[in-house]
Amino acid sequence: TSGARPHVVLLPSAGMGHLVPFGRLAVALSGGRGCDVSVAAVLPTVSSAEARHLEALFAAAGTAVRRLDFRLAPFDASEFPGADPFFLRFEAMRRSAPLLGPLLAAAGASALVTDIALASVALPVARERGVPCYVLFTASAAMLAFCAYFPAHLDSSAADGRGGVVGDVDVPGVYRVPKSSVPQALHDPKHLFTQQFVANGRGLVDADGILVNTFDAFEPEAITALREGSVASGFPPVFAVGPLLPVRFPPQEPAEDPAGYMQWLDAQPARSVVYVSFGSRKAISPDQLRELAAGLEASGHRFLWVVKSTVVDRDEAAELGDLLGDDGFLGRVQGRALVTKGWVEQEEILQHGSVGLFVSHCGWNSLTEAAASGVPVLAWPRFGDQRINAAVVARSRLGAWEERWSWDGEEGLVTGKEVAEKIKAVMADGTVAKKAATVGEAAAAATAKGGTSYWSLAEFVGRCRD
Ligand code: BUP
Repeated sequence: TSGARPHVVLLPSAGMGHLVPFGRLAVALSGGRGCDVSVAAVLPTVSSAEARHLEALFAAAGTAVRRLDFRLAPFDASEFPGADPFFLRFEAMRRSAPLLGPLLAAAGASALVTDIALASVALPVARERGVPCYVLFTASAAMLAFCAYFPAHLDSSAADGRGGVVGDVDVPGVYRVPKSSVPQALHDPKHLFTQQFVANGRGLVDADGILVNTFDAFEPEAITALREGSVASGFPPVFAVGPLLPVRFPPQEPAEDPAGYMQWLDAQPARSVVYVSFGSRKAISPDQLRELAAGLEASGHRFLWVVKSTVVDRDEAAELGDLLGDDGFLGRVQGRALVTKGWVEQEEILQHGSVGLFVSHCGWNSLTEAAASGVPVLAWPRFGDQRINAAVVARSRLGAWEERWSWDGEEGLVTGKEVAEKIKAVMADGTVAKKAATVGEAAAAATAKGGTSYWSLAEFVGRCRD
């Protein structure tokens, strides 16, 4: 009934990059927005990182966020030999979508907010139960526009005899996504991810609305084009509600910071440290890792480098010495650098006043965190949507993107010399820092009372109440 307290059920999918923003949305909706919120804990969890994150979220939110266990139906992964564990997880969830109906009914949901990975299968289930269905798009609005338009691009490529071959993708009203920025898997129409991506892209128009973790001033072109229906006609309302603010988790026992990086940052001068992290989803080749090390050393700057070599979030077994080779690098940079492996509290690092640059793989959450902190980014995207996000960095002036740089690409390694020169140039350029600070101010204005993201979230809640 109109005016009643809505009960919003959130359904995240696999990967920290998806789980983190869902947790943030849950807390935003339950605190001060007058919503009852439940988060589906999808079981079994994919990684220990996700299991821990969910536990911490429910503990931090107390009774404000309820837990709904969503146990997946058995799934035989041998159908897809060699597939990425995250794509397999998306598939397992998609096939379990019929189980969602009873879950929504039992919870008494007044709205469902699903991850994009499930959009095309969750929408009909919710509709059947008379529950409005929204999507939280955890990537950029640029990527949302690409996702919404891509099925039409494939159709026209098939119709004019190019047989589904993907070239540059000219997203109407937004901009051209060059072939080199199209996520790798999408070049193969038979790829599991392509099939999921196209189905979800087609399904978007049927949603009751799309929430995006971005803000109007950060991605004005893409948001406007989506809202005006230039990307896909009849596109549902777009609620740009970002940057979704971090959840304050209580300190963990034992302390989360055995490397002492926060203390180390405290001892560094303002804006002097280069923070380097390339996410956790894909290993970096040993050769590129060594060039990167050489580049950081030759840059002459202080740096905090989170080295990751394994594929699945958080779980990091290899020793630093083994990863970096035995040429004395760690000894030579001791004092002006801190090199650590495993998980760090990135949000706290980016908020720290001594950080002056973030060398990033351009995972979207990382970029929204950099934007919220006003820290400039040197974009070095790796795979998936990251090159599309890197273009947002360049366009918004949050930082710089050396488009030639790829990872293990045909152009070969990016040399230590190139890395050092670029870092020196960006750190020396006062305009870069100033522009990033401007983005930070715009982010704060968007989420403050009366800002664009504040109102978008209010409008979404209003619709859930109707
Ligand atoms: Br790695 C790492 N600490 O050590 P993205 C990540 N994060 O807090 P995507 C940490 O995880 P991949 C770490 O702040 C962000 O909120 C980070 O999301 C946090 O990356 C989230 O940036 C990661 O969107 O890839 O695309 O999920 O898992 O490789 O980071």
